[in-house]
Amino acid sequence: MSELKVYFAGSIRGGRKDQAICNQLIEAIKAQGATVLCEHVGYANLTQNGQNQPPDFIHNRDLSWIAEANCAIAEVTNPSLGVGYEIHHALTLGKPVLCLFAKVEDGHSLSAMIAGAPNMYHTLKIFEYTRDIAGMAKAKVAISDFLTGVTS
Ligand code: 6IA
Repeated sequence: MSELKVYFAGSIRGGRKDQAICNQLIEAIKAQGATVLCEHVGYANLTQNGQNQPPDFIHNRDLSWIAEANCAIAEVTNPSLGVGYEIHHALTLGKPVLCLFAKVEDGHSLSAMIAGAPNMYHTLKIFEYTRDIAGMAKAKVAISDFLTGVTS
């Protein structure tokens, strides 16, 4: 089997408060031997203003990375227009998508447009996790199990 390419989606302009969590999830994906496309989502120095590139460049490049990837993993706790758009794009291409949603202090629920999508898009999985040590360990197992089911 050749090396898996994983597109990682996480909030940028939606807010960067989960950046450190995204970074941990990206490291967990890389620890499985996969290549992560869009790993800048986890960089501490990427601000809400995003990369210094025109929006059409970023949009077209990210969609071509999704097409190139074997699957996508999205951190969906912090609502983000871009992440929702990327998830739908990956699903319409028939890619396996894993969404990771954490129950956090403000107690908001996952958007029905993602929570309700597995009924129509059977390649979509949603995994709820907590951000304590045990919860992060379970999220990493969910990533490993998901990648095991993805063929490159
Ligand atoms: O709506 P959001 O910004 O929260 O969307 C975040 C998602 O879209 C991430 O998964 C990224 O892959 C992608 N994305 C959105 N904006 C950017 C960006 N700069 N740089 C890199 N990836 C992005 C935004 C600023 C630019 C329009 C000048």
